[in-house]
Amino acid sequence: EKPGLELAVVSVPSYACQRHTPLLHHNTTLTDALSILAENAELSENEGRGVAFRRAAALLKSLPQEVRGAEQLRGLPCLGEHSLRVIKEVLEDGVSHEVETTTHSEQFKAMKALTGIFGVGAKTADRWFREGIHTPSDLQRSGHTLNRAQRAGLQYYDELNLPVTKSEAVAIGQIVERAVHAVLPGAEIILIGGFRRGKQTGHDVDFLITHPDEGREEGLMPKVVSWLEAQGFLLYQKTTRNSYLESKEGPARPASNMDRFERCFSIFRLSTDNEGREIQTGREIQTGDDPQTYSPTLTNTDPHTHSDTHPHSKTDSHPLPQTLVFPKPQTSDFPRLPQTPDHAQKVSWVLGHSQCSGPRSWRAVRVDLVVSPYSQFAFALLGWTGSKLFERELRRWAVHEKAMTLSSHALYDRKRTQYLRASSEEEIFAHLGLEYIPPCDRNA
Ligand code: DCP
Ligand code: MG
Repeated sequence: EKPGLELAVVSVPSYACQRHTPLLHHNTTLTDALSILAENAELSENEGRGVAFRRAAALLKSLPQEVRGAEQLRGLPCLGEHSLRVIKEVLEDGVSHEVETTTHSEQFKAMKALTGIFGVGAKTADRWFREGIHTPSDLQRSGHTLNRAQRAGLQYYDELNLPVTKSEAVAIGQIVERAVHAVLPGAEIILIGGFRRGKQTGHDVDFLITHPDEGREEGLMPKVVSWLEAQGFLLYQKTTRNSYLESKEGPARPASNMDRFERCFSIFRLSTDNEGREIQTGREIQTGDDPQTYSPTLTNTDPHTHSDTHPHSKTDSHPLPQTLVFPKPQTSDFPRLPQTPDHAQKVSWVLGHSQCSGPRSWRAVRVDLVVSPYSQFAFALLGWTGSKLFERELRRWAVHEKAMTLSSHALYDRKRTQYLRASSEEEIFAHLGLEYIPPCDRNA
């Protein structure tokens, strides 16, 4: 047997939701190249092309070994002509001409920089680019009227483009849990998104909130937001109410892939040293102290201190629901933090450094909160764990292979014309006739 031909005889299923796709894999050089082209297609609002590159990359991520020659790929699904051409180029020359051209193009760089502003999508970025705006500082100088999200996005640009670490996610989780339990005891909070898939960093932190007594979760978000705001934890928030029940299309025919849960897009003010660790260990903080004046004297600086004990850090095959387990705080007298960050140091991305001198003890972090009724919890969990491509593939599998409609709210069987209930992700996979794929293997 010739070395390196094994892959051709490995049978790889064509839907990403049929495969195990770990976070770490053997073909990063190839998938990095394809991801750039996917990103470029998405920024150019060419969704179909973007998906094609994403599917090709996801296939390579699921392979059990490194691809060394294009001949190894014969017979494998998901590899279109264009993707194959790029793969061959990278295998032979180490780089792809198209990828190089893309990463160096003014348009790509500008679109990335502008869509890197929270609240700015591809359409808006493209309009600005055509006006000659290529960077956030161009935008700031342009005098364009920005909405509230975009203003916050510009104000915290640098920080929001800094990866959020797992320990920061856990620290945010503790704050969210305090807030939720303060207004609704017995509610359950679970870390979702990339962190649930085992990622060590993310662009944001995502949480799903529910309560075992259906109905108790209604109207929860405004209360949680008020609590967080009163404690000075929010730099920005926009809450959207649950529009699922009143929507006309129903779960069988969702108008779009967007779900309709009560949801809060926010920017948290997370203490990065002293105060943050005080919260994590649940120790009392002297009320009235300005957190910014705390001196960073604690020695616990290991960013992974809390990640190993996290119940959803890697594999997660337990029946649901489960709550995050955070150390319980010993005092209900939570410190009052400044209501607005105005007097605090603002990061000026234009200058590239803080406008004020002296250390700052907090950073801005994007946080998404989603509230789901208990009966939809498994669907919400599956729909919000990602990856985005994995979700897309699940829905595609459901429609094309099973004549079912899957959303983050429900699963509908079109042949039997009924909804299929599920209280765990395992049950949903079983309804769909799929092998259960744990969150850590959904990194398609
Ligand atoms: N999601 C979705 N459709 C949306 C929004 C979210 O399917 N319109 C799902 C898939 C994502 C998950 O929610 O995996 C969280 O969204 P993120 O954009 O935060 O994605 P990740 O958490 O996977 O990535 P990152 O680590 O960059 O935050
Ligand atoms: Mg996320």
